[in-house]
Amino acid sequence: MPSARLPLLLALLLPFASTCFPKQRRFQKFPENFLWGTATASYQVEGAWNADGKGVNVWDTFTHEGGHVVNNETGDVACDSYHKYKEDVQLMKSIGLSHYRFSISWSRILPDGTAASYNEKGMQYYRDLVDELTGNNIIPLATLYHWDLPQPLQDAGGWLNESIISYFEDYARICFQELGSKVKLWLTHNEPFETCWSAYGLGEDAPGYSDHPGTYPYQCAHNLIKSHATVWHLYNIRYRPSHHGKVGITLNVEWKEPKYANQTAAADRSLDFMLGWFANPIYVNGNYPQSMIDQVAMKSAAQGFKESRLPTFTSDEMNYIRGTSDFFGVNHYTTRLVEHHQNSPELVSFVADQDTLETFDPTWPRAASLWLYEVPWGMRKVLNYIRVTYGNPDILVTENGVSDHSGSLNDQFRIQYHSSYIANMHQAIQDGCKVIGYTAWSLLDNFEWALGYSEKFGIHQVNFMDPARPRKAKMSAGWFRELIKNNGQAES
Ligand code: PNW
Repeated sequence: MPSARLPLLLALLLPFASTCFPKQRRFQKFPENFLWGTATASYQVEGAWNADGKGVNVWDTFTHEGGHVVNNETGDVACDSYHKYKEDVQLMKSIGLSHYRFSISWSRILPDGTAASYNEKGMQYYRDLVDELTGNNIIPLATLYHWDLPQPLQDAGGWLNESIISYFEDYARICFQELGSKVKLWLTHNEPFETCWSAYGLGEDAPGYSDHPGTYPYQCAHNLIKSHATVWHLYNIRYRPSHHGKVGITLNVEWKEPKYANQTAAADRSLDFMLGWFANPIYVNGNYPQSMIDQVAMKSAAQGFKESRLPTFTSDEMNYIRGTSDFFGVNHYTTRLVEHHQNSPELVSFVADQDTLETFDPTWPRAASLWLYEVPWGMRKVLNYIRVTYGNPDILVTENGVSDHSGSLNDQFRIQYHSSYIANMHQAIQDGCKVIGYTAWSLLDNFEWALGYSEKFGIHQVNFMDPARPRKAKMSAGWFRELIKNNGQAES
């Protein structure tokens, strides 16, 4: 063909070419060495509730008591990961995960909660799991406390009793000693907001306290924050020089969007009560956010309390607490609309103290979990809020995920959820947030606390009717494999 004709031919074909080859979509590439992982927690997946010398914890008691969980289901067997961890690690490997976030069951290695009761067989399970992970090039990220307190410590008051701090320190020391040569990433606590509100105020989680919603949550948090700081210092002084790892904490936060433009103070206050409650002491100044101090003091005085229901830290304690985290672990799932709402002065409750009203936009799609609306832009706002408010720390997203009831293998909605939240995380990185990794909740369908097995978050299905607890990859597992292989995704 004479070359002079070529431009003409191209001009004729070009309109067709653009329909055959749609406009190139931009690709969201993540930073080199970005971590992609999945998460679980001991009570939700391990089962083996009384195997090999394990002691009873608050979730064993709570589920066996009956009346607290959908269908009175329990974590007695759960996914049986205690026996099937090698298979779990192969699932992770086939997706190409860089890390696995799991939690250690305190009562498995210290059956009565104290160092005196050390149970070698329980510890061996975690050594084996960690060896299996590192042997397959998967970085272990261990959470020390994901809600399964040894029952004897609960009987002594649990997180309400200050003595919990030294028990937690002993437990952490044993974990660092035994696992620290291979585990380089640690989280002290998972979602202290849930520990102190859902378990000690609302009563939906074990141990199910709901009679003192205006005092117990604050007392719980006070001891918990000190326990975190104590364990960070322990690692910093005793173990960091030889183990060279990092210790952080995972906080959960919903994005709080002002319902009306003039409601930013209410939304900020709500963020302070959820995130700042823990983040302000640890990342800012060793103390609670000023809005919390003011609100609780004002309410307490009006209610005739001699002092604020919010405990105070001494200046030594503040110095000890401030700066005790090597990275910012964040669990983010959903968003709420917030407006000011003046609560009746006689309500003595952590929720009433906030003087806010939280609602949802009816256009937001909802997951199986009643609290979980899909609002992807909340992810970008949360990450930027952390960047600006807490001194631009390294951020590790330690949970993000979505539920259905069926556990279907065809989970397109889950791909859509993760993809849109990940796109917003990518934008946050462009905004300057130092996000170092993303962790999907969860590797497996599992025991969803008070909702039992009725809500499923896994990228693998587990057949809970079959004693062998077989696993099957959902479509989302394949989608994650591609995402990780490409270290990113095409913009949708
Ligand atoms: C997290 N909410 O908990 C926990 O860390 C996981 O153990 C849990 O399975 C997962 O999220 C899914 O629920 C949350 O009501 C529980 O807003 C409740 C809420 C948020 C997080």
